[in-house]
Amino acid sequence: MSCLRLAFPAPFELQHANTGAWHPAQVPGCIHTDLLRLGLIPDPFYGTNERELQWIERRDWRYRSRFVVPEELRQHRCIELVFEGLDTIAEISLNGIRLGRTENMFVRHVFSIGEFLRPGQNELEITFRNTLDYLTEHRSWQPVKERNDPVGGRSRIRKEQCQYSWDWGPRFVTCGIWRPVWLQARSEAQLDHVHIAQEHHAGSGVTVRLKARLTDAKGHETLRAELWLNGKSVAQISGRDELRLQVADPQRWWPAGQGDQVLYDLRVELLSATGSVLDGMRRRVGLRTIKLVRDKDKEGETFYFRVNGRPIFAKGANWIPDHAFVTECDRPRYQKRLQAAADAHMNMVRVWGGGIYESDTFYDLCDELGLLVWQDFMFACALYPGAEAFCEVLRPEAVQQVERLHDHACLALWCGNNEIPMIPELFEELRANPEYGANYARVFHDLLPRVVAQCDGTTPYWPSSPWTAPELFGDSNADFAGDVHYWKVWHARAPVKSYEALRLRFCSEFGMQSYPSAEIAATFCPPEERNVFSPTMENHQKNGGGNGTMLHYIVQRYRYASGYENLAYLSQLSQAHCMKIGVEHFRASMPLTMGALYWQLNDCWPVASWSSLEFGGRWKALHHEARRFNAPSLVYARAVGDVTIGRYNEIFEGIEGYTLHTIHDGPAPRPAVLVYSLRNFAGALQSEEQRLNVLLEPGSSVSRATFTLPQSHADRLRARCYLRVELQTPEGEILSRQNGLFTVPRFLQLDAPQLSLTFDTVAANEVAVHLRAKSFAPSVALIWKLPGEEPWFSDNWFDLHANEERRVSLRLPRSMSADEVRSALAVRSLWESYQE
Ligand code: BMA
Repeated sequence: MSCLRLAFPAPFELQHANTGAWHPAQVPGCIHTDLLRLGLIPDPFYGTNERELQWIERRDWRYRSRFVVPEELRQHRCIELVFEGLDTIAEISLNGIRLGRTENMFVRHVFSIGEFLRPGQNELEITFRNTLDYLTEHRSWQPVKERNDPVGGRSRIRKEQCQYSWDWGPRFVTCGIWRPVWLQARSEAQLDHVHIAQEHHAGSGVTVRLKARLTDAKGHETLRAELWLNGKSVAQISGRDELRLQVADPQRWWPAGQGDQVLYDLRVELLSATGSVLDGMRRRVGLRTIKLVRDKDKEGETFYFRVNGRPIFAKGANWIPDHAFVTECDRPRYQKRLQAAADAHMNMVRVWGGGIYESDTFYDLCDELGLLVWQDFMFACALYPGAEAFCEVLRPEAVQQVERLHDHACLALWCGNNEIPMIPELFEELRANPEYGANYARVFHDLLPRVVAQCDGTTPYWPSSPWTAPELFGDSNADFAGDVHYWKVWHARAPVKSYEALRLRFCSEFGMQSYPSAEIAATFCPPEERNVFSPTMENHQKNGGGNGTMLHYIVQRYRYASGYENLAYLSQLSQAHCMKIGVEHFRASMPLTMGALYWQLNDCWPVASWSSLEFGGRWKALHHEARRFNAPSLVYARAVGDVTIGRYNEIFEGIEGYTLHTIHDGPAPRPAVLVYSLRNFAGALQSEEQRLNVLLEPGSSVSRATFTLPQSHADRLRARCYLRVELQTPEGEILSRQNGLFTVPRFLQLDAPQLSLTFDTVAANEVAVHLRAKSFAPSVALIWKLPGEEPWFSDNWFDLHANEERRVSLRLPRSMSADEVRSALAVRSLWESYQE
């Protein structure tokens, strides 16, 4: 008889910890979303409700389900109850008999239940203990206080760390059955796990090696495996031990921008001695090699990924849980977010260590979209206990997660933790206290790399982000090798221009905050509180001093903004500018620098943060800018000099000109034309237009030209003209463009741009907007005023030249007429932001 796997056959209920009443519950789910859906608590994200809802984490919560075992399961010898994930301290009983207790959110639990089942109704009960008691029980581990946890203790429990709050996240310590629960039954052997490895041969063939682990094997079972591509069988084999599928003419999987994301379909079956199918599984396999290349060179040591032999510049961002209650993250949500990453020409996301190992759907989508995944283990910004008792709780987590994810084409790196040795007070403790140092080494330099080697065997392991090999307690954030988190811009208020002095190998974090748009602010903030220093807005700014830091950067570039909408707009411009300066410099520093992952892609609630996508997915200015600065063929205009403000507020207008570079990371060479000219705001040429034919080689960054503002006219021209730069195809299509200013935007003498918009319907859910300005209009933003899902814009937040017509196409969330779209859109540009 073959194995059976069935979704848990009955609904769950939860008991209110205060009233004792039972209510319907949602599984997978968590207590906060259950209470919210039942109308028993207000919206946790609204106003300052976060503070009033802290009582929830102090209670114990009970879930139960009354169920009848389906007949088909009963006939089997062994019946098991499987929890893909319980968050976190759960006591489980069946018909009053205790099955067990769990203490790690990231572990799957399997209980054998056959002997406890009754013929009729059964009752499953799960009590989630509050974690504060658990943290108190484990208080013997009391190192320096954890970052980002105002109460303290989070490092003692294996649970999503940012639930305890973060510098962009609320504190909602929740509990519940957060992953699917099901029943499985078998009478004979079962396929427990299949390890997949690839051998790429010098000719061109690939061998896919499979090794299965069985439960209850009798020794006479066989395995049959078949590999399919586009509905055609390409290789098949049967056998007992290791199976080797030979692919003679392999089609490779490539990261986005480098080629196709070819995924083979692998089917494995477990057969009995008589040939009947006992169990089966399916996987998708991308044929590719990934290497982390660390070669000594004259600058130190390289740090880059080589995929199928080709060096890849990693363009991307850091991923945090996409919802404060992660059970809200469904496929459409992941799809939308990751598609936005791919749309912005990203090829890598880093799953950051303070959240969760994401669901299978997340990695499936990364496989499909060609997004490489830098996968942290879930440790961040704290010293963790490393003694044997802790390692016992941790080991199954590491094994299960590595086994679950090891065969995804997207998986590029396993990384031990986020920032532990980088944070000065943690680093001092690690060095000064031998017990802490030993704990750290045991987890990140022994247990985890060993699990990765045994259960994965291919994907590289890197102990921490950032890290500089090889000494254990050297400078973990050095430039010459490994990856770097560069936070002097923002946390230390260094000038944005300081990115340009960096000569590092791979920047895995750097960022700048911005405010949520007025539309997103309206979802959590009553109108009378819509001021960044109000209690509600301060509650939605989790970085101490964050408002001051953001304003510090905004005021250097822009005029004083009146009202929230203008301030939010300028904050997003400031953020986009800052990341553009950083990423373009890093890309230009290729091949010395081979990665730029900004902090952070997404948000877990509506908040002031470093994200380029707002909570729910609306693109901030930065995300549109990322689509431009990550373009495969980029023209980069690097300012020579800067505008600086002296001690007595005297202004040094130091932008003297631009050096123009071309950057290309596409897979093939491409001819192009570099075109540039000095223009005034009415569009008139102030210098002769220059045209330069260039050949863009793959993986190249080349300095092509220099433009210097004529000294004789500098004072007259500085505030009234700009360098217009374009990289075009030989046919004149624009690949990339830049507008170089000679002062900061606040000193520009702009004329009213007199923006005009016309609309036409392209299809039922596509409308084109044609924009025009009478005079140079920096930073024109089309803003969707309706709540809910916004359209996809082919471009947005761009500069308009005088009398240029730009066509923006909008893919609408539903069918809408051009008139409806017109009334749903507002438009603004820099000039409007400072009009009274
Ligand atoms: C980084 C991250 C996070 C944090 C961010 C902003 O270093 O690893 O811990 O949210 O900085 O401060």
